[in-house]
Amino acid sequence: MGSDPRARQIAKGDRRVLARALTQAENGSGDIDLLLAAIEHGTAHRVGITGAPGVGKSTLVSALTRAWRAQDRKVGILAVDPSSPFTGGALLGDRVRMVEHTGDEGVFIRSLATRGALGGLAPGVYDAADLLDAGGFDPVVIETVGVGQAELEICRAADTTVLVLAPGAGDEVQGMKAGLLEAADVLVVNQADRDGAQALATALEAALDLRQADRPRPPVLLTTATAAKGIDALCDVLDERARDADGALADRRVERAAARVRAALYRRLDHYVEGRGAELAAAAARIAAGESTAAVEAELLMDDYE
Ligand SMILES: Nc1nc2c(ncn2[C@@H]2O[C@H](COP(=O)(O)OP(=O)(O)OP(=O)(O)O)[C@@H](O)[C@H]2O)c(=O)[nH]1
Ligand SMILES: [Mg+2]
Repeated sequence: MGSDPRARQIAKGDRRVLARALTQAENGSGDIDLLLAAIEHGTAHRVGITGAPGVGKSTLVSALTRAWRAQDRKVGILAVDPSSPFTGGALLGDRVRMVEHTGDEGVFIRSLATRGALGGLAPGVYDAADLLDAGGFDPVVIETVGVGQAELEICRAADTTVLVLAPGAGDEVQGMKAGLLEAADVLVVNQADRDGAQALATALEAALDLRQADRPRPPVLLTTATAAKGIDALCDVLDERARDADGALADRRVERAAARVRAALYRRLDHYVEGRGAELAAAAARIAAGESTAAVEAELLMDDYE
């Protein structure tokens, strides 16, 4: 595709160039599109980790990272907070808990704010994952806070979505948001050292029995992230996904590409509409005077679009 000297620097492991590119990706600024067209990516396993606040996502990511580093794999971590437009305290907490990996050249940790993307995922998250992928980080972990719709959207940026739950953390299965079980590829009951973990796992299995089987049934795993228990089993499940024997990942990547094209189209259209203030005002006046309709005016404006 394109050429850009930064692409080679990132592929060779230049962290400063990568860091700068990630900032541009987050802000959608500069000539980031040029760089994105020049980098080579598409092979890293993108693992989305989501779940309610405090279930142990960051501790789990830290433990997974330790296991992956022992296999000499380079790990990219994106901490995304969809609820807040600014990088705030919660993410600072994430950083602190990841402190054991700072200074390790084989780990790249980045917090991203998703500045109020309208009706979808901030493009910067997809782009940032591409950049880490191009930098040779594999897996690329995307940790999000919370379990609402916005967080599910973020997991579409992932090849594999891991939903983390913990006993007694307000995660009673019957109260779970619709769509959550359907969206997850792997279910993890963390804090397995605490009372109620096994009961939660059993309740999850029961809920999965009722769910429509249009997708493979997600495995339910128990972990104690603080003691690195169950981590190897989770790694195995993720590796199996990454091997993609059933083609699910390949399908997911095509879906993701389609979503990104759609989002890029909406952005362009949005930009076009923003730039047509005068025409819109004139159209509104005609409609208010009963001389036209919204559909007619939209049609006229689209004729102008190029
Ligand atoms: N007992 C027990 N505590 C755990 C376990 N895993 C994490 N914790 C503790 O749970 C608390 C929250 O852990 P985090 O890893 O920060 O949880 P999180 O889901 O990343 O939290 P947010 O990013 O704020 O949503 C910390 O005090 C951890 O030490 C576990 O397996 N067992
Ligand atoms: Mg966290």
